[in-house]
Amino acid sequence: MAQEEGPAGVPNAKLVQSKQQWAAEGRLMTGTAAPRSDRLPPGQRLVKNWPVLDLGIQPEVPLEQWELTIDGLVENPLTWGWTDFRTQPPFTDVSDIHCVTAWSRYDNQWEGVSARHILATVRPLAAVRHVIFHSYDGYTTNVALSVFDDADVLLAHSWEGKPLSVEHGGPVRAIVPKFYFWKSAKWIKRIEFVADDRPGFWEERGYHNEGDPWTEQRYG
Ligand SMILES: Nc1nc2c(c(=O)[nH]1)N[C@H]1C(S)=C(S)[C@@H](COP(=O)(O)O)O[C@H]1N2
Ligand SMILES: [Mo]
Repeated sequence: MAQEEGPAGVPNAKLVQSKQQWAAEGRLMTGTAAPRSDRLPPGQRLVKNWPVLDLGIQPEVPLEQWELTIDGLVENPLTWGWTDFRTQPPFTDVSDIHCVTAWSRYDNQWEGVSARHILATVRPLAAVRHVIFHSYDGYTTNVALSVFDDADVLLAHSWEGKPLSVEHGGPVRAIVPKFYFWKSAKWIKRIEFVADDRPGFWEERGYHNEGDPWTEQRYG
């Protein structure tokens, strides 16, 4: 931009500074700071279908028997039945799925209850640093409280306007869009707020403790 050019031979300090910042952000490639012009994370391929991945168990939980307990280090622990869950404030969001097995699926429309609403309802104590998801198939996975406490994280009961199918985690699954999909626990039954981190099912078996697709935190 002409009005930003300095005298001949003198670099425009503002321009250099902003270019330097872009380079630093690109080099660090942290999930939140990396430029998002490229929508597909490194090593991923786009799919149009929605693959099913599980441990070989797809628990069938009738809605009358379904319960979600939210406890641990919180001021207000609770257990919601289906009606309780469905009378929480509705939340919808559209996000991309990135699975560590290298498929990504764009524009999934989720409907459910937001993580931020859960936090406001149970009120974690100051000591809380981590969140553990427990599922009806025995699966567990862990995320930092700062990862759970994000505007796009939810407990989803519907996908594309229809109830979530059992194979994809219905009645309710977690959705943590900024991490690989193994962090998005299906068939969720308990959310536990803890001070000390505890690796979950895949984290104990060589998956990365975090799972940022933009920096390929796949294994280790
Ligand atoms: N309860 C539970 N949640 C789970 C899993 C599982 O086996 N059990 N698999 C994880 C993995 S590795 C992936 S990639 C996604 C797959 O979700 P999908 O089958 O809906 O694609 O669920 C995640 N959540
Ligand atoms: Mo996965």
